[in-house]
Amino acid sequence: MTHALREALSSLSLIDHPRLILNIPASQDKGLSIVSSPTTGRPIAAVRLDDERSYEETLGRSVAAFRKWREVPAPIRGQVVRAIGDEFRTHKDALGAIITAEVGKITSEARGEVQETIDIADFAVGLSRQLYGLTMPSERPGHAMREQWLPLGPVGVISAFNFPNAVWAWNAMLAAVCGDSVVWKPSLLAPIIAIASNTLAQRVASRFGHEDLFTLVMGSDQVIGERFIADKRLPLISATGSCRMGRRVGEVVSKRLGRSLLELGGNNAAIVHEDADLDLAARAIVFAAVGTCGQRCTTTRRLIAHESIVDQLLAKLTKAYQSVKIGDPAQDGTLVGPLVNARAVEGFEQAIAAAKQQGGTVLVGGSRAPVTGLTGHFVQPTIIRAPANNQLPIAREETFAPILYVFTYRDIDDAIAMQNGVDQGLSSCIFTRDAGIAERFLSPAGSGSDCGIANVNLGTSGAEIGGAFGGEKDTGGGRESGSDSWKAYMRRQTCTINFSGKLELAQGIKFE
Ligand code: UN1
Repeated sequence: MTHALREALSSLSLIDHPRLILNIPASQDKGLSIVSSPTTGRPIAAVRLDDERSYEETLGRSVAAFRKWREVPAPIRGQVVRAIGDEFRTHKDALGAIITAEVGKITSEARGEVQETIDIADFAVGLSRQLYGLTMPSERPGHAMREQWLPLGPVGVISAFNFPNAVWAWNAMLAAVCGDSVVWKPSLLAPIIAIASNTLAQRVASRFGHEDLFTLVMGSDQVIGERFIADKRLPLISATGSCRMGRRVGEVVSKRLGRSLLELGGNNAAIVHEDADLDLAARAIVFAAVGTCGQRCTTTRRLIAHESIVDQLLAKLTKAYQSVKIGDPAQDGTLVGPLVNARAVEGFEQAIAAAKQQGGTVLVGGSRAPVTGLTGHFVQPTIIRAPANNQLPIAREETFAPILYVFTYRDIDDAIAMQNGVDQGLSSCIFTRDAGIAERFLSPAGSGSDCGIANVNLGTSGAEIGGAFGGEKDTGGGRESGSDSWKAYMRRQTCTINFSGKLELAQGIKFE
């Protein structure tokens, strides 16, 4: 247990949490999962996992909590969410410190993640008075028609290690104002922040008399994951993570005719046109490609640069990459922390080896980055230029590491085709000062970017919570967070009311 982690947990009164074991036992216990620091590679705590019995107990409690919670008027539910948002405001830095200790995110990004939770709570509070349904004219005299949005049930949330706090909140805060209870299955790479976030929300909900509104189940895919996605008591499974995981969730949930909301991998590209402001583009690309050590689903993984400016742009990027400080994510001034674990480092090395073998040229980075005094999983942010024919098959895969592959184009249509030419469809962006080129990229005919997110003159990552977040193709099609994503957490009911005193059938049917 690091000092910073202990301090953060203690400020949240979590040191004695029954799931947390701060003095890791020497002997192997199958009911425990060890949490290691990405910064040192060493164990920092253990967490107690669920078994079948505790899983059943939790689900039972969540179902009961849902039945009670749905009776609370939505604006009053909003007041509970408001108090939860305030709790996260108060404890923003401590929660950030836990994220830094557990997944290696640098302090400012870790706090930024908690800010997303605060923002979505604010958004949800407003929404609690705006769960609008439509009224529509009936074709029959003396009839009224309207639709209403109703609570759905306990919602199952699966989250990944890379946004271990915010992605739960995108789901949980919306679900709560929609009248749903939440059962959260976090990544076993980030269980401590899950315990902390859930406990904070739960304490507030308990104050309002709803003890089991937010619950947590933790365990392996075999024991917990499979049971969770097959569980008919969870009408919606919202899953954020890899395409592989999402395929399994989609398959199992659709087999039971449940709903799934999938936000899966990305392979995001930045197009830089010949007229772009290259300083602005370079700054945006560096953040999007190396931020969170390349472990955002929105990370820029491909750069598609106009052939007339590619060298100039690469000179700027290379210079910036060489000056980026890699090191302890908790330390001021560090911009790139470690990858999450040793497996991620292997993935990074394998991708680079494949790229070289396929004719790519490493322009900067390309190997591990030893940091004095730290034994964690540090790597160098890397730029690899594709061969002149733009053929580099490895770039079609999402490697969760800071590797940027560079391609060139002459014609904007080719650039857009290249950007769309991968399986994933999460985020995309273009840098240009030409409004026509920008609009071509956003074409209302749908012939521009095929992604769920398309930005102009900013990077692929760092989306605000107010927009719908998610993407197409292998990214899974789901939308979380802002806009009208809340509709996924409710069920729609169409109501027709006959006040004419006579029975009249629609479509002019006579049935005398
Ligand atoms: C993710 O990586 O799963 O747009 C979420 C962003 C963040 C969220 C990323 N607001 O980069």
